[in-house]
Amino acid sequence: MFLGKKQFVASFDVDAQQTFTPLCPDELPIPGGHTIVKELNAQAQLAGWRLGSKDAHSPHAIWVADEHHPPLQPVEGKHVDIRWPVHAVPGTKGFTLLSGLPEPAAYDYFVWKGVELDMHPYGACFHDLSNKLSTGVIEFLHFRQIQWIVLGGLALDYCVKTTALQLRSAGFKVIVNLAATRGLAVDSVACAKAEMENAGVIFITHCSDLKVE
Ligand code: VGL
Repeated sequence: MFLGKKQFVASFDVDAQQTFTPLCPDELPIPGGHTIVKELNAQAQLAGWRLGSKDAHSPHAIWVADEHHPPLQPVEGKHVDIRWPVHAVPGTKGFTLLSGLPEPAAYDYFVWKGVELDMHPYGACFHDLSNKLSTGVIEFLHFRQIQWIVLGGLALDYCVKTTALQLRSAGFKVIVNLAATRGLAVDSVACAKAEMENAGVIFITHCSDLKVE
C-alpha cells in the first residue's frame, strides 16, 4: 500500500508500556505485549513523525479496583466507565516504555493521559470520555499537515482502538499495524476490529505492507 510522501505520515506508539506486558503480572498483562518493539521501531522508520502516549495513573484514582470493587465493574463518574487494577503509576517499572523504544523526549509529540484522579481516558487524543478536553494530538497532526497515521501499541481492544476511532473522527486516514499491537481479550479484540473497520480504519499485518516516498 502506497502512502505518498513520508512527511505526511506519522507513526504512533499508543501506551507501549511495561504495565501492559507479562513483565508486570499484577497490573494489566497482555500476552505478547512485550514483543511489539521491533515492529513499532520499523513502522516509525517509514514515517516522518513519531508520536507516543503513556497512561500515567494514580493508585488512588476513583476507578481503582479493590477487594470490594472488582475490575471491569461500572463506576459512577463522568470520565470513567469501569474499574481497572492499579497500573501505569509514574515512578514504577510498569510506567516505563517497553525496552528498546526511544525515551519519551525523543518523540516528536508525546502525551501523558489519565493523570487526573477522576478520569480514565482510553484514546490518546482526549483526556475525557466525551472528547472535549484535547491532548493536542489532533492539533499537532493538523499543524504538520499529516494525513496518514500508522498505529501500534497496547491494548488493541482499548487504547489503540479508541485512538484509531478518534483519529478517524478527526478526518485522518488511519492504519492499524497488527504486528505492532496486542489485545487484552479475544472477544473484545473481535468487537474492536469490527468497530474500527466500520469506521474506515485499515488493517495491515506488518509494516512491510507499506511504501512511502
Ligand atoms: C488500557 C485498559 C485499561 C490500554 C488502559 O492502554 O489499552 N486498557 N487501561
